This record gives sequence, C-alpha cells and structure tokens, in this order.
Amino acid sequence: MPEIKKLPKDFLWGYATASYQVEGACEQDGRELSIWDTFSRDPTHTEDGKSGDVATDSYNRWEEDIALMKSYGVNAYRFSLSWSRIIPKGGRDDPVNPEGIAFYRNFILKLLENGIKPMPTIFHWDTPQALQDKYLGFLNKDEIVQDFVRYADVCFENFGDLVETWLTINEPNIYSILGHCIGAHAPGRSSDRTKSPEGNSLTEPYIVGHSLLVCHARTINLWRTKYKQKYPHVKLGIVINVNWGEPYDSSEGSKEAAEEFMHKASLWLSDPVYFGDYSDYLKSKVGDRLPVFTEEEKSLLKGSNDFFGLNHYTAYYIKKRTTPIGPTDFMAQLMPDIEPTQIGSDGKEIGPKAGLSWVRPVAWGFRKLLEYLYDRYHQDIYITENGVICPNERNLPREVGLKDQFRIDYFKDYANQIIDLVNEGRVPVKSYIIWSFLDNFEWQEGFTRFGVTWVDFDDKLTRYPKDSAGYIKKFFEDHLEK
Ligand code: PNW
Repeated sequence: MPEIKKLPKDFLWGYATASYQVEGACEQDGRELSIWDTFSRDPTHTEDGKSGDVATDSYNRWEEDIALMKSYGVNAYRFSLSWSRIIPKGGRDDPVNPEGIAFYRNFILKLLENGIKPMPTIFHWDTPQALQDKYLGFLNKDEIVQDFVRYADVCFENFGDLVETWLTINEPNIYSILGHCIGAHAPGRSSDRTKSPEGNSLTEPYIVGHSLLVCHARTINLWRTKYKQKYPHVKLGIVINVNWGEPYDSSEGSKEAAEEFMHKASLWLSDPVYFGDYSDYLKSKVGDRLPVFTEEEKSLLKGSNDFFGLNHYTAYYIKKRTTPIGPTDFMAQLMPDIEPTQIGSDGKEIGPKAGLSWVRPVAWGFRKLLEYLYDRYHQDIYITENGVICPNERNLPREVGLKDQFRIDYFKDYANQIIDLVNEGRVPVKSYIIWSFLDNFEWQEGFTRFGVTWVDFDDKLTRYPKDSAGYIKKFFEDHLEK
C-alpha cells in the first residue's frame, strides 16, 4: 500500500452557503428586504421564475442542518450574515434587530458545540434594499462605506468572541460585473437599456468594485484598531473569485490575452489588497474609468488580508477575440479584445460538460492558479468555494441524482491538487470549503443542484445526502492527520 499523503490536523474543511441562497424567511422576525429579494421576485430575472423567498428555509431548519453537517464529518462551515436581518434598514443610524442577532449567535454557538468552526462572510451580495433606494448602494462610496463599517462593527461586537476566521466580502468582482454590467444579478444594472435605462455598464462595475475594496479596507482597519488586541489569533480576509486563464496557444497574442483576462477578471480586485493600488497594467487598460484611491485608502488597503480567500471553479483557454460579443457574454463588455473559450487549439474540450455552461472540471488549472497566486502574493490561501453541478442534474429524478459520481470525480481531482501542493511545500493552502452544503437558490439560475445534499424542492424541502457527501467524509478521514 502506498503511503497516504496527509494534511495537517488544523486544516479546515467543510461546506459553504450564503444567506440569501438558503435562509428564506425573508420577512420573518424583523428582516427587511435586500436587493436580491426585489430582483428575484421579478420572474423574468430567474431561469425558473422563482425567487429566494423561501430558499431552503434554513432560517427555520438550522438545527436540522447543523446535525446533518455534523454527520458529514466537517470541521468548518462557511455561511454569510444577512445585513438586512441584522440591521433591517441597513444604515448607520438605523436600529439593530435583536432577533437577527439572537439567530446568528445561537447558530454559531450550536456549530461550536458540534466541533464546527464558523467562517462567517459579512457580505455576500444581499445589500439592504433601503440603501439601494436611498443612494444606489455601492455606487455611492462615501455613503456605503459608513453604513458597511457600522454593520461590520455590529457583527464583530456580537459574534467576535466566537469566530476565528472572518470573510469580509464575497467576490466583489462578480457582484460588480454581474450586477452592474450585464445586469444578470441584483441590482440588475446593465448595458441592456431595456433592463436598466440608467446604467452605465462600462464605468459602474469599476465604481462598485472600488467601493467594495474601500469597505473591506475600513472594516479591517476597524478590526485592527478596536478588536485585534482582544482576539489576537483571529484572521480576516476578502474572498475573490479567480478562474484560471490558460493561453489558447503559444502565440504572443494568446499570452497577452491570458494576462489581460487574469487582470481584468480577478487581479483587478486582489492586487490593491496586497500592493495598495490597482496595477499599472490595469490602469493602462482601463484608463480614467478606473477610480483613484486616496493616500489614506491605499495605506489601509495594503496588507489588509491575513490570507487570500479564493473561490475557484474552472478554467478557460484565452485568445484574442475573433467572434462577436453576445449580449450575455460574461465579462465580455469589459474585455472586448479577448475571448475565453472551452475548446482548445487542438480542438479538444478543456474539460467535460457539467450542469452549468461556465463550469467545467479542469483540475490542472486549479494547480496552476494556486502556484500563480502564491508566487504573486506570498500568503496562505484559504479555498472558500469550489464545486460543480453534474450534467443535467437539475432535471434528474432524485434516485439518479443522488449518485453524483461526476461531482465525486471533481472533488477527488481538485482536493488531490491541494494535497500535492501542500506536501511538496509548494503552496500553503489552509482550507478546502466546498460549494455547497445544500442544493440552493443559484441566483439568476433559480434553483439548481450545486449541493452535496439533494433538496426536494417539490416536497417539503426534505434533505437527502448525495453520494459525494459520504465520499468526501471518508476522503478527509483518510487524509487529515489525527
Ligand atoms: C459564486 N461566474 O458565484 C458565489 O459565491 C456563490 O454564491 C454561487 O452560488 C457559486 O459561486 C456558484 O455559482 C459565482 O459566472 C457566480 O463565473 C457566477 C460566476 C462565478 C461565481
């Protein structure tokens, strides 16, 4: 028997969700609406015409969910806090909702009681509607920053004694682009004038991304000045979505295109966290559409991560654009000269088709990306999301769907990249958090099946473990040092 390569026993592994995708209870116990409630209640905005009003009802089934998670063997759980449940109107002078606080406090205590480390995300896209109405949310940096930091302060004040790992903001790149360029996500501002006559798709994503970064920086500054001394062991970081862009072929053009992809899709919002400013490369490409940080903001941003929070799903080949941009092409408006493709120059597909067109398993891309990020930032990497939907999973009957071998293969290949990199001493990866614990509300896609747990959306939202949940449990039993 070959010796099994191990991960250290403090390696964090478990599953992730986000408040709007699972909680439901959207007007229960004082919660008020977020931009996602408003957006998804318009049936033209989701694939199946459904909203997340009920989602998987995890707000009411939290004890059952924690028990299930415990049975999966995890040692960590990443979830997000709903801003409008904690401060229903969102603003710095608005009242805190005691029921919201009690819910999350009990929830976190129960996780701890079960040996599961809480990894809360402060903001996973559900901006209070009241703030969107009042001043257009993240389009107004000076307003949102004050409200955001007060919200973060309420979170730290109430849960700071229980949490060792905080995620400030989930995927500012996706929130900016999908919400303010192609309009597929809330608040639905878009280049398509029939959807959003007031939007300006080429500048707004950069304004929103900028505000999110300043919110992150000021939240970290708040922590470091007000709480760090009391809880010195606690770590905080922002989460960036980074997919891998592989040059389509060995031409200079493809190499340049791949570099442009990495910068414009992702490094855009991670470089400032390490270097205090956007890269010169990005500035040269985006020009005066890119907002400018003040000197104070630069110094607060630089070094504001204790780790790199990485959400990663897939890889693309990148080449100079040769085909016209489609109206919903993800990110294309912001990078019109380059073209991501899933077919290589050898005519072969980059990976097998999955249940969502943009995700294909490409485990070698994960390895390349982890090396690339570590060489750029020299910091611990926490994988905060990674996952896949099986082909046609959305339409399968349950008995078939529970046998999710496609997902098992994906996790086996991706997790093995981490094990290799850690054992080679090449990249310090400290967590593997899988998207997702449950099938849930997948934003504009409506209800899909990203989970290791099948949720019966037609019958009482009953939960059924898929084969992958058992596989992963055993995988970590075998690979974590005792
Ligand atoms: C992430 N893309 O979103 C989010 O953090 C989760 O809330 C979400 O459910 C999960 O990934 C699966 O999609 C993304 O189009 C949404 O490249 C879209 C993209 C990437 C990430």
